[in-house]
Amino acid sequence: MQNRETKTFRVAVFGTGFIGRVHVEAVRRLGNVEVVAVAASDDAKARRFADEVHVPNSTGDYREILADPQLDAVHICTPNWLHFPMAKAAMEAGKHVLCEKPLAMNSREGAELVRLAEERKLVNCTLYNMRYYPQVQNMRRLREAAELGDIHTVQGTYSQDWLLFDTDYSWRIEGKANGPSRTFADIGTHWCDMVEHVTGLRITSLCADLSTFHKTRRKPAGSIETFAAGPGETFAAGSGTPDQAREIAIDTEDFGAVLLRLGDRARGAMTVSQIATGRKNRLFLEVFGTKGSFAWDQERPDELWIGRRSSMNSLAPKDPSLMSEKARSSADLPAGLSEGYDDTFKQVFRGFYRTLADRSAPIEYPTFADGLRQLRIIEAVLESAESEAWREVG
Ligand code: SOE
Repeated sequence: MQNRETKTFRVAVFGTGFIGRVHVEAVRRLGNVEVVAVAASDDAKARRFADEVHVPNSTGDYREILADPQLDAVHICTPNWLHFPMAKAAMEAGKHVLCEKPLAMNSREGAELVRLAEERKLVNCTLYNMRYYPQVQNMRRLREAAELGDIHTVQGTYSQDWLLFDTDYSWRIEGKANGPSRTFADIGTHWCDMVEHVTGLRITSLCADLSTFHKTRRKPAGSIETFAAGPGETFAAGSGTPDQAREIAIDTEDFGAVLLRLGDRARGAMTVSQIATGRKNRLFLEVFGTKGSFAWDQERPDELWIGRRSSMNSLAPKDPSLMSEKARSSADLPAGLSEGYDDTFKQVFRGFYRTLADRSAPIEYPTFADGLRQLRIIEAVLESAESEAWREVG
């Protein structure tokens, strides 16, 4: 019998809603990461969640957890307004940080987090996890192998319908908890991060139109904090309107349409919606080049449509045996066995903790710098929508 000690990382998860659970379950799949504590907005909520996911320690004050000298990293899965203070406090306590998107409420906060991580030499990640569906990595590597030729246009959407009704409530719909952009910041940035990651092009300027269809919504009784895991939790919408609900004015968009310029000459167009009746989580991307094109749909993630002008189009199933070595690294299951949303978090966490174990390892996960990039795109979208004019991306 051989025995080889391997380092087990001790981590905490801040936030006990839908995505907090996704993080706990996905990070445990690595085998060398132990979730030792969770934090929520109050002790009771933290304890309930900790008992559900079998974590020993819980608290209503995340700063207690940061005092643990044995803690290696924190996963921030709280509403947007808490990302900056929690990430800053964690890094000042010497902890490595994985933060859900958007990284912060604005690019000023985002730039401060990037600076702090660099200054303290801390491993850092913004959860643009959608990059790590196997077929998305396949698109990226095939593009790098010049399978598309020169890219001239991109198009697509990220469409959901969980906020379709005026009785659907989430902390996200209030600018003070979410930030000034809701739908674009929440899901449009996944699309923009993916288009830049797959094409290798940068969005240089854009022209945006944002619409708030529900000028008022019905807010259930309770504080914003109660909604991080409760009637206003993500995707909990549709739970009807408790009698005590009251009407509130809404200052964040339900829908956005954005024209894009990328690289030296590429053009594009995308939409984002959280009122797209029947579309549940449809991130759809098409990339058109002079030799070929790709189309990928998150609602059918194992399929990659490949378009050709002078030969047959094809619909390629996910088959790691046919992928390049680099693309194959994001697939753990053979052809015909589906890999989905939860698996993308495992892939990101695997890259993050590989770098934590070996700081010379290549960075194969989205960082705070990627999060800051998306904050700058959000701000260009907001400025463009406000001025009804094209805006450069900072
Ligand atoms: C809600 O729109 C949400 O949970 C997003 O916040 C996530 O980033 C996305 O992956 C799924 O939908």
